[in-house]
Amino acid sequence: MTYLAKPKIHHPSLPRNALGFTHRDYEGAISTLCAGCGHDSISSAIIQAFFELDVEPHKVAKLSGIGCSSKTPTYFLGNSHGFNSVHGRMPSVLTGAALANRDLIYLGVSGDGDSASIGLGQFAHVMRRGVNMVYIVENNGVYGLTKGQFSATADRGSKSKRGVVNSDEPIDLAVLALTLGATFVARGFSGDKEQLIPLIKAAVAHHGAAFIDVVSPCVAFNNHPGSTKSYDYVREHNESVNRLDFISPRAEITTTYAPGDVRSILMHDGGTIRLRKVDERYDPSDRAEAMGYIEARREAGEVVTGLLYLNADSADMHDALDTIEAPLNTLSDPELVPGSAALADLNASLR
Ligand SMILES: Cc1ncc(C[n+]2csc(CCOP(=O)(O)OP(=O)(O)O)c2C)c(N)n1
Ligand code: SF4
Ligand SMILES: [Mg+2]
Repeated sequence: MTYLAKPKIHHPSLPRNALGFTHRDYEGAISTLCAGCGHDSISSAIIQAFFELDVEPHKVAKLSGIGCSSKTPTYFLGNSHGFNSVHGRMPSVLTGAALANRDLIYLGVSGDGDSASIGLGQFAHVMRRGVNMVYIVENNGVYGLTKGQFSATADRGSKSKRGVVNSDEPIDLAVLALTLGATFVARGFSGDKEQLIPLIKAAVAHHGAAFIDVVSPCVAFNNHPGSTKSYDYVREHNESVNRLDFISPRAEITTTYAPGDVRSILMHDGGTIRLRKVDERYDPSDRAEAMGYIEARREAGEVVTGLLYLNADSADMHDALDTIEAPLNTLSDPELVPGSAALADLNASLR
């Protein structure tokens, strides 16, 4: 069974956000993933982030490909728009939707197989075009849905459950996203929601392509000794370079840190990121250095997490193409069919 509806009964004293919605209003159907799957923790972080951001659920479009990870949009934001596409093809569907209506928040949810194997070409172009979106890869290093084959993010030398050693170089999607021009790049761990929730909130506030690689262990096929995507391995080798808080435009800034410890970054929507460095050597505004640092730590077997890169003055695809502000479905017939004189002008401009 892939779908179980949740009873829609609210306890009267459930906390409500600024819009009057409870946490339940951001949930979806009951998950049918394996108990303990990292993907369920990411769904729960997404629910919490959107609840805390006071987002109207109908203002969100969630899109995915195929895989256990790509099934998860059924389990969160049940009152939002959703499109479950073809394996590896979510980015082009998301790009088309974003072009047609820039008023929605686009949330792409994918797997390491979906994005780094079959969908690598689509992943590359959605990043380099700067589509305004939050793109989350739920990265377990295997094709969970088809029973645990290595994916393209599996580390060289890591062992499958049956003892086979992976001989191929891994693709680090965060480094790739940096190379391709994504303007917000982060890595989280499904076992650390305290870090993940503010990363998702900041990614939603970002204007442009925001990518979050979330290491998300597959308990059925990749959680054994020898795997570098198991809960134990990631807990032991997790090197967090910073911690952040996201404060939405309406919220009062209440958190206090010692001066000098924290950098405040103003986001496009008026929200603020408060970034506290954990590793003094790491500067998330320097793209080239960030890439070198992540690669060096990876060679040492560490998993670097946190906000890896941010360009807070970013532009998106609409800025580059100078597209119309209004969603296309709100345009009237005269705007859509401007007549033969407008066509003649257009043709003349192309000669
Ligand atoms: C065109 C196509 N090729 C292959 C498949 C089979 N298939 C389904 S899901 C999947 C891999 C999913 O892996 P990933 O994206 O990492 O998701 P996970 O299940 O690990 O969360 C594959 C190969 C398919 N559905 N469609
Ligand atoms: S097979 Fe793996 S990825 Fe899929 S639901 Fe089970 S634990 Fe999660
Ligand atoms: Mg996978």
